[in-house]
Amino acid sequence: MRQAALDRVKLIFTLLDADGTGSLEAEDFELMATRVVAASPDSGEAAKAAMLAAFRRYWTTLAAELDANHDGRITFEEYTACVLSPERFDTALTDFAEALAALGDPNGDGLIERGLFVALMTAIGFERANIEVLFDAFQPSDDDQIEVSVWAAGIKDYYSPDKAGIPGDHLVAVRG
Ligand SMILES: [Ca+2]
Ligand SMILES: [Ca+2]
Repeated sequence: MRQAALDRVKLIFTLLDADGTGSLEAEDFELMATRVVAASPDSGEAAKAAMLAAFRRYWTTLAAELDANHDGRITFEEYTACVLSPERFDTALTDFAEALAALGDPNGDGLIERGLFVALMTAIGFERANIEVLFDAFQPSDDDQIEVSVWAAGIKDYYSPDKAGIPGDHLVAVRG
C-alpha cells in the first residue's frame, strides 16, 4: 500500500470513530449520519433517507468483512484490511459516495456549491482549510460549483490503495 493511501485511511478511521471510543461501532455511523444530514437542511426526505441507509449499509458491510473477532467493533488494525481488498467494499462505497454527493445537490442540477460542500465535509469532521483546498482541486466553475460526478469519483479515489497525488490527499495534508 502506498503511504498516501495509508495516511488517508488513518484519517478516515479517526473521523468515522465519531463517538471517540477508539474503534468503530454501529453507533458511530448513526451519529455521523445524523450530523451529515443535519448539515444539509434543504435536502429532500428521500436524499436524507438514502444517506442514512448508505451509512448503515457501510457499517454492516465493514462489520461483515472486517470484524475479524466478531466483537461488534472494528479496531484500526481490523480496519486497515479494507484497503488491501477494496473490491469487497466497492458496492457499499459507491452507494455511500452517491448518497453523499446527492445530499450536496438538493436541486438536482448535478452541481454542488462551495458552501454546502464545506458544510457536509465539516460535518464528517475534515478541517475547514483542507476542505477548501480540496474543493479548489476539483476545479470549480466560474460560479464556484463542482460537478457531483467529480466529487463521487473523488470519494472512491480516496479509498484506492494505489492512488497518490489525488485531490483527496489535500484532506490529509497538514497546513501551516
Ligand atoms: Ca466509536
Ligand atoms: Ca473486532
